[in-house]
Amino acid sequence: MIHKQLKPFPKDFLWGASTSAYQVEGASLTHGKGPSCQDVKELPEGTSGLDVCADHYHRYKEDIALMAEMGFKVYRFSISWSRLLPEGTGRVNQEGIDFYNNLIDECLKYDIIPLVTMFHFDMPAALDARGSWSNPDSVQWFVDFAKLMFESYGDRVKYWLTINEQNMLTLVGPVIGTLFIPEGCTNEIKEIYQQNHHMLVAQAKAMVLCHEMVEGGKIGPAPNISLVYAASCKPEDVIASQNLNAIRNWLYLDMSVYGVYNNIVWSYLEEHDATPEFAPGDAEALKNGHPDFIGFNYYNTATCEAFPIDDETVQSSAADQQTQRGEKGFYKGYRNPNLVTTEFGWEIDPVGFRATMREIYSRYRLPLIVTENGLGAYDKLTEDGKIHDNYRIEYLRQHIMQVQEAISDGVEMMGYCPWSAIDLVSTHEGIVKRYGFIYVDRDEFDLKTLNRYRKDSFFWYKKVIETNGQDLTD
Ligand code: BGP
Repeated sequence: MIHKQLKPFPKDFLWGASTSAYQVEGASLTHGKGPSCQDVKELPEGTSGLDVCADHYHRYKEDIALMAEMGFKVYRFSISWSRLLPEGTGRVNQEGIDFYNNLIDECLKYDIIPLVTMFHFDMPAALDARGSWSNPDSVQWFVDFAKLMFESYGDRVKYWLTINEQNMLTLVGPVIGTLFIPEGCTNEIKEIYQQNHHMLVAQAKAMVLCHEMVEGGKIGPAPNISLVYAASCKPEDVIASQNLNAIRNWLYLDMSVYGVYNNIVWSYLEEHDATPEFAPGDAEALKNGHPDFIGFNYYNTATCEAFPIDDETVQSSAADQQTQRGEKGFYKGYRNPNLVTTEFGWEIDPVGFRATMREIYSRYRLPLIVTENGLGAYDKLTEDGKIHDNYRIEYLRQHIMQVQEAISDGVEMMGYCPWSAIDLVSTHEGIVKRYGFIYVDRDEFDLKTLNRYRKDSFFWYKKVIETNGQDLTD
């Protein structure tokens, strides 16, 4: 639909940006924090460890002041489980509790709403040693962790996100350093979807708990949603795109919103002898959880075609969150020839962003908040302390324009939190893959000054927020 007149952004639209604890904080093994799976994983070649990151742990005051200068209404960050509970359960690290208390208070000082992700790719290593999400007790571990967060911060934090990109944990765990497969496992798909099931139950219980414990609390999931296109109008390609849509997207949202397994996913699991075991009470628990909104991360769409059983093509195993993969008889990744890509090979599709928002809203009818969207690039600091990231401005402009198109389509949009507020360590491509509005003066292995610099996108986004999305020009 080409609108004659676009509707404005709602008056209370939540402009802001996102980070995650293990990627931004540093202090990864100090101040009482226990290691997470990220601290003990084998680092991808040529990428730095997580002991410093952006040093947000020590510089959060300066960082929040810069966010306030941009006019942020909201700051999305995550709480590190092993900073609060070094062993994952039991003993509480008071210094960790205090750190997030201070961070939250600092946001509130500037009227920035804290939007807290409860779990972002960082399972405590001590819980991995106890079987991670494959242990049925993991549901209770997460519920206890949730209780501690709601008790400690629920008086001030009213917006919560459950599990960041549970779909990526399930689909590309090895790339982001989160895959846990117990020794002797004979059916990896069954194992992974059993873990996924425990996360789904844990999430549903956390949603109920939030509503019970946090006065006026609102909570939602935060999967990575990419609408999947069919490579052609061949009916078999359409079936393949529905397959990937189901396993990548709708499984997670059908579960969060309706508490039921998507039927295409269930039959896929049956085919692989991989349906998860339900513990007594699971079906009811899944039904009881109700999100107040849907948070979702969007980087691009995906495209696929049919993958006949006798097709000998080998699909790349190097797939990450946004690159193509495939599975014989189910779907085959396809490079969309209509889209350009970033320096890191991720396709760029702003119109697909609108299509994704329309699709999510028409399926679930809940308000949406974009919890990630952004462009990773090798930014350069000039001699006079500037970062000319016009490519990022262009990317964000195109995507924000599509948010307005979606609003005009009748989609209820609550806010927009691109990735990332400040430069931080990427999941597997190091800190030199930068996303922030705020530049951090360090290289992969040379920590330099760690000073903060305002990128060109910083000034641009400030104006976007000031005009509530009306002025997107340079
Ligand atoms: C999402 C994750 C983030 C983040 C972002 C960019 O999948 O939720 O943690 O890092 O992608 O990805 P990358 O760091 O791989 O460039």
